[in-house]
This record gives sequence, structure tokens and C-alpha cells, in this order.
Amino acid sequence: MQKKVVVFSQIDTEILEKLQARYQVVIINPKMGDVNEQMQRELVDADGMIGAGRVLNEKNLATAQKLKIISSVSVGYDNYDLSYLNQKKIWLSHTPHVLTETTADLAFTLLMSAARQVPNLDQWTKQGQWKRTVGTAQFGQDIFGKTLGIIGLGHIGAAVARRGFYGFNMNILYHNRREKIELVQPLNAQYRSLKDLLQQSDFVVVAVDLNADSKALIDANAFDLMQKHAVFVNISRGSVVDEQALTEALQQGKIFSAGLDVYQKEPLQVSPLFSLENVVTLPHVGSATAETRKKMANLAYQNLVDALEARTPRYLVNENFSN
Ligand code: 8YV
Repeated sequence: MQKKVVVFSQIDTEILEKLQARYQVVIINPKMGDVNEQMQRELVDADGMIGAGRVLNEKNLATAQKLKIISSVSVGYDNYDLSYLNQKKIWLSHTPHVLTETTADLAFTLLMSAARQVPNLDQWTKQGQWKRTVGTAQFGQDIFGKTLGIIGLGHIGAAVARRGFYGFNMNILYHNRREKIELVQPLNAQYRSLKDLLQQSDFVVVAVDLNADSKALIDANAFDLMQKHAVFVNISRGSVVDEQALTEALQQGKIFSAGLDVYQKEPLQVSPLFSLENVVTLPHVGSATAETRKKMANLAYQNLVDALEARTPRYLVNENFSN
């Protein structure tokens, strides 16, 4: 009998066609009614799931009887209840590496846009406000040769560090759960406590995973420690930052500006951040280029097929139940 796959978000059309050629495919469609109800119904006899951007836990997975794998089209997996998946012996796979450079590119895009007020000045120019030579209100911050502090030196954090070091001659500081001696040697990057990093950096980039230790890691106290000219960038997960404290820091000029790709609640539809000129807000597009999303979809497809054909997926996140 054909295996059944539940697709729980929009996915690449070619991958969808490949799935349809191989398996019975059901697509969860928010336009067709309550998503959790659709999932509970479809999961009863499903063998695999593929998608991204949905919270999956006991509430919507409880009816699954023989689900072997959830193949996430993402590197982050904070939206999945790992202990529940382990308990139910459901594999979780993800798509690391293929999005590293693209996401680091976006971190730098945000860093530079926020440092030089790019979206703000674009609007200003288009609105015809450029009547004479620019004044101090239009000035930005120097980037070349400044100090870049990276919180979370995983693959993406390291790719951000390389851009800063090789491209902009920056002095690199990092904070991480453990020191990464070999990785940082060529970049001459220095380990710092969180407090020291916040106090000493001109640019602070958050690139940590969201977990119990990193939740609200950047709070009001953290913004108090930063320099007044500092630029803050978050490309990891919104919940790593206390968004209200960030909003207040921007309103009160405790830091110069921020560049954000992620928020506590996504999609972000209404926010006090929207009325601030010193913040650049993007709609969670770290990995969103045509090429990279294609690579992620392919990898997620491969992980799914491996699991459904009794092979261990390459990029497994939780326990390997086949052992
Ligand atoms: C995902 C991301 O594609 O990979 C991640 O962890 O944050 C993005 O690249 C996005 O979460 C999908 O909704």
C-alpha cells in the first residue's frame, strides 16, 4: 500500500510533485477550516509529515498511530515538542548547512541597513525631503574596523563573523555556551561573557538557537549594558529577546538602531516597533532566496524519503529509534 504524507505548510512545487508521484499526499490548508482538526484527522494513518513554521506537539499529533517522521524544512526546531516526539518514537529531521551563508548574508544586510538608516533614508528621499545637503539626523554609524559581538557561534554565527572579519576588518567578539578555539583562531575572535560582549561591541548580532537557556536572554538589563551608538541585530528567534525591552531601548535612544528578522509572535501584524524610525523590520526571510529554499526543500525531501524507506535520515534531530 502507498505510504501517506501530510504536507503541513506551503512547499516547493517540484518537491510536491515528486512527493505526489511516490506517495499519497494530503495538504493541510488553513482555508479549509481548523488546521489542528485537519491534522488530527489526517494523521491517523499518516507515515510522514513535511513542512515548516508550525507548532507541533501533543495537541495536534496525538492521533498519529504510525507516524515515522516529521521532516522540517528549516534548521531551527524550537517549534517541535522533542520529548513528546521521543516518547512517540517519531523522528524529527531538519535542513542545516544549506542555509548558512544566505542567512549570514541577511544578518549583514540588516546590520548595514540599520547602521546607515537605509530604509528610513529611502523613504525620506522618495518623499522629497532631500532639499539641501543632509544633516546629523541622516547620519549613520561606521562599520569598517568596528567591534562585532556575536551571541551564538554556531554555523550561522561563524559565517557572520567571517563576513565581519574578512569583509570589514572588524574586531570579532563572541559569546557561546562553550568556547570554539579552532573555529575562531583564523578570525582572531575573542570569547567574552555576555555582559562584556554587550558593553564592548559596536554591533551585536544574535544567532543562538532558541532553547530554555536562551529564552529572553536579551532583556532590559542587556540593552542598558549596550553602548548608545550600538546596532542590534536578531536573526535567530524572536523569543530570545524581550521585545518590549527592545522597543523601549529604541524609543529611549539607549541604542542607535536595530535590524530584526524574527519576533516573539509571527507573523507580526501590529507592533509598537512599526512606528519607530530606528528599526528595520523584515518578515522572517533569513533563508528566503529561491536557491536556498530549493536546497532546503530538497534536503527535507531526502530526509523524508529515507525515513519512509527504512533508512536513517541524514539530519536527524532527536533520538535514533532504529538503533
Ligand atoms: C525557515 C528558519 O525556513 O530554518 C529556519 O530555522 O528560521 C527559516 O529558514 C522558516 O522558519 C520556515 O517557516
